[in-house]
Amino acid sequence: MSIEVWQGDITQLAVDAIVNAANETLLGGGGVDGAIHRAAGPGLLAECEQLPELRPGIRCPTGEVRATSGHALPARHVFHTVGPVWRDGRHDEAALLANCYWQSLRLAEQMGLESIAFPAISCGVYGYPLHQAAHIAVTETVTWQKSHARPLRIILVAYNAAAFKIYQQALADAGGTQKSHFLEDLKPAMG
Ligand code: AR6
Repeated sequence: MSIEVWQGDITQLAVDAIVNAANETLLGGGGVDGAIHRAAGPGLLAECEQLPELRPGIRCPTGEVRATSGHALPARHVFHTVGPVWRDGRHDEAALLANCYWQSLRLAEQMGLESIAFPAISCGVYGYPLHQAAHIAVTETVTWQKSHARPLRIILVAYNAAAFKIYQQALADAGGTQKSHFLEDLKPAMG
């Protein structure tokens, strides 16, 4: 088994589940959240609106995950998780970010899914330092794979070349085996 590192747009991946770096409302936003909603079409927002609110406006607390279908995406499901907003590293950020990965993997296992792809949760608008977040993503996924058979394929998606290098380095540091792909390789007919 190995962790795969991909570079490109997560909305193009035909996997069982792509993970969305959402906010607690689950009603969409910018970054990868906006890209996923645009690619999935309006049915995704309609399904999110139907999810129960735990408190007014809160459908998914930070560190947890909720599943919807993928609608117009090539992915079958979207797992909406909410990463922590980076403050100074002393506000439980690492544990909350680790939870996003672990809870998503647990849900994928419970749903019997074979493949899951993660963006760099919290590393955009929420400001988590990428090196530290990549270390957490790798630690959680490698640790999960050591003791669980499913999901068989775990993909970490880097949006740009700099993030891709950081993920590769984090995986090498963790002693994890890896396969690397560029999503651009898959669409030679485009552009
Ligand atoms: N494919 C893969 N990765 C992407 C894509 C994409 N299409 N687009 C952006 N990224 P962010 P956060 C990377 O800001 O920090 C939203 O408004 C991006 O380069 O999307 O968890 C939500 O509604 C970065 O590395 O998520 C929340 O309010 C990573 O995805 C808030 O932003 C995450 O960046 C969540 O902030």
